[in-house]
Amino acid sequence: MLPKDYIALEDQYGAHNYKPLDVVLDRGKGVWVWDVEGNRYLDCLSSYSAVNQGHCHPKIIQTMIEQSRKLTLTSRAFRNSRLGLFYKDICEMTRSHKVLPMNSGAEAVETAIKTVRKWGYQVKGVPENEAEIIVCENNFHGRTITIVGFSTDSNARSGFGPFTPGFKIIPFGDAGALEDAITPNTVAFLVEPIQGEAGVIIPPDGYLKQVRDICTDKGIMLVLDEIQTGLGRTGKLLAEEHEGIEADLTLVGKALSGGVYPVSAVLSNTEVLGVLKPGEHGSTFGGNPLACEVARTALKVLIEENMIQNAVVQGEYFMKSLQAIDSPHIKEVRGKGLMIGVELHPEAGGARRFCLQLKDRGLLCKETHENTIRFAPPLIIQGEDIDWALERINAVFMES
Ligand code: IF1
Repeated sequence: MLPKDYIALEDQYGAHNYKPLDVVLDRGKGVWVWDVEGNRYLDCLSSYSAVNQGHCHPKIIQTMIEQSRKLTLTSRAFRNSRLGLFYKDICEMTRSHKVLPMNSGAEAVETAIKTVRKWGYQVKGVPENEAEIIVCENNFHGRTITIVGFSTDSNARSGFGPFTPGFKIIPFGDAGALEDAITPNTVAFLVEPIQGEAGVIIPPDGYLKQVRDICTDKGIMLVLDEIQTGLGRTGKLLAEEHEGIEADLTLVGKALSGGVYPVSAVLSNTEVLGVLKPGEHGSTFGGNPLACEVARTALKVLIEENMIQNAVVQGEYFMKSLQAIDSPHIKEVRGKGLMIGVELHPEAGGARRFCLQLKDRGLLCKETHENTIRFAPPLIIQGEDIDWALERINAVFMES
């Protein structure tokens, strides 16, 4: 079969809820992926930071194989031998006291919403059904009805109403706006430490510390969505560490399995997660032994193979080199660790055409919204791979 044959099958039988680049990938190893014709590409998206450890990391795959042959799913009607070990590992690594395992990132976000609402009613004393959660403009937290209901992206929400009430939207990066928005019924502030989909938007220095202090003073929960920024992407295990704070609830997903299996989790403490009693929340696959074992290995290799420090070193090199590109199209290069965005001037004609040209040269990246190219390679990337990428990026910008 040729690429066009694979594409025809997708077009004929699949819903068209994506407009992907027409590259049909078939194999992955480390930072590289190959299409069905054997062409090699450098992956500069990492499946939106789900493949931080590199494609098909041998140790994660080995764990997947071994655990798959032993036990994959028991439901939570029974206990399994991997769950408590996963809990211990992830809590010790993130200085959390309690964890609730789920599968997708959106499920972790929904779990956090349910938990802080229940905490509001049972602990804070908010009147039933009056809980308010504050979120930010240009947020991305997933695609369920409740989550898109508080999105400010019309594409994400139009035609999906009616939406879940109880959310208030404030500007991102403005701690004063948070203070002003809090009412006696506010139970939580849900925010990404860096807004990924919005275009790698980094808040002013000190913002996370300010919102941490405000939430503490006002007695509301700080919920950090680290599903994209977490697990080494920004050069720390969790992005919150850049400002030395700890959220009340931290959400992780994506790279929690190294891109091998859907695993997510809500990290918190007994006071908060303790409001959930048996039978009040769960999911068929949440906390299954295969997910737990895969996640344990994914976390282990992140640390053992020094991927987080590598993200710092290579991220600095990559960002400095991008900032050195002398092109009239480039408005700003911003990022933290290996979470990098190159914003183009509108006159450049949109970021997608640059992504298409880069694809033709063997580099896979993705535009976000209109004018920003996102560069987020696996955290194992080495200098020579970045040089290989920069050669092509420079060529495309010089040509365009
Ligand atoms: C798609 C975007 C990124 C996330 C944050 C929660 C979730 C995500 C900060 C939900 C998921 C994914 C969704 C994926 C593409 C990708 C994405 F373009 F959609 F917006 F990364 F920016 N919080 N982001 O980034 O996690 O339920 O997907 O496991 O929808 O195609 P999920």
